[in-house]
Amino acid sequence: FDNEKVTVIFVLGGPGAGKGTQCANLVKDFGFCHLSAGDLLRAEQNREGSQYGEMIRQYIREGQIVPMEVTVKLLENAMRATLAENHEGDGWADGKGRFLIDGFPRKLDQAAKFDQEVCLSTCVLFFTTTEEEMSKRLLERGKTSGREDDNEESIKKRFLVYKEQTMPVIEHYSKEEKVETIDASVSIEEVHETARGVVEKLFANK
Ligand code: UP5
Ligand code: MG
Repeated sequence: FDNEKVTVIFVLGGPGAGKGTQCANLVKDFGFCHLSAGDLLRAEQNREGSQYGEMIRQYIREGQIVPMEVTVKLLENAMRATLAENHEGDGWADGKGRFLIDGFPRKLDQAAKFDQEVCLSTCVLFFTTTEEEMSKRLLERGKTSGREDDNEESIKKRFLVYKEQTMPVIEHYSKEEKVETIDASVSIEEVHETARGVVEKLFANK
């Protein structure tokens, strides 16, 4: 993708930090296309005839990162489909495709592959709060979400993978000065205010 035509913002943070919730808010403010890697994987898992369905289910339940080829392909296809639909300025006010890529990249190899083969990201919104808070939110959501990884055992594994594999991604982008850290321990509205401010500043500088 041409970096002149598309803007990609990665949205990271631990399981249950509120990535999906805040992305939905930012879509209303700025008209982003929101792509959640986890949602794309769950959709692929449930797609009839998918050769990856069973594999994805197992990885997600174990909190492990699905092999990057699958995830990067799903993201790339979704980006292409969005750009085709919004062809030539009838969807994007400034003619640019703005993407919020949620829950990706969560491992260094994915980050490198996406940067090289898809496009460079503009920045990383990094939502942080304590494990205790995230766990509380996930267990609460688990009562109704139907997500196979919203249970105590899977949550523990997700936290571990997050610390071991995703934190290095944050450190990598920090060195490139791309990371905007946002305190996600306060109310949804307060987190939204901060996030909106960060994105406004970002676009003002472009
Ligand atoms: N909530 C949100 N904000 C709140 C606030 N400020 N105060 C109080 N409550 C708040 O929020 C979670 C819950 O908390 C909700 O009920 C919300 O109302 C409440 P949500 O916005 O859904 O948080 P989010 O950070 O999006 O949590 P999610 O569970 O989606 O995070 P994960 O990163 O664990 O999940 P994801 O879907 O990204 O990935 C799932 C799995 O897919 C991974 O574990 C992995 O196995 C696989 N995966 C890959 O293999 N590769 C990838 O690239 C991506 C995913
Ligand atoms: Mg999510």
